[in-house]
Amino acid sequence: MNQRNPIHLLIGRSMTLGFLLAATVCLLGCPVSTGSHPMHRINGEIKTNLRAIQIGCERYASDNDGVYPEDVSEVISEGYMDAWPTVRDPDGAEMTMEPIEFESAPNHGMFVYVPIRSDDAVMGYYLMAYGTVAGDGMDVDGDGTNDHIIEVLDGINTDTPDIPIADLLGE
Ligand SMILES: [Ca+2]
Repeated sequence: MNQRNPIHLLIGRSMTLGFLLAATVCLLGCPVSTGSHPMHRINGEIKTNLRAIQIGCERYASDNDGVYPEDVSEVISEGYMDAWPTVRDPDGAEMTMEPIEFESAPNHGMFVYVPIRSDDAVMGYYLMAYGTVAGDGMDVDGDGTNDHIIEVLDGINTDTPDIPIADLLGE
């Protein structure tokens, strides 16, 4: 978070995005061994999909002077992803991951986008996904109750204000 040199920042940003892309290609292309239980497979898919959404946000920012979307739906409406990714539920039905407001409830397969503002611009974000296994997950807002969030990602912009997620969710 302390790299202010523009060259380092650019290199760091490119390397991080490259890593994300490589990791996503690997995750999509390789068998994912997250356990044989279908719920664990689905949670693995949800985490992979959240990384794809993260890449959509980064592509948006790279075209918008490093500013991230106010509303994550702009990632779709402006063509940085074709559609929100899908996962198969245990019955084999296809379920679309969609953005929702944060709440401490097991919103299986849904995700939350929390913008981080600096002055009036969105200079960072948190992306969080709800898992499919009741009881799994993290307490992200720090109230002592499991929020069923299984993954939290953030932006790669090193100028993002360092605000803990619990502070943003507690507002
Ligand atoms: Ca909580």
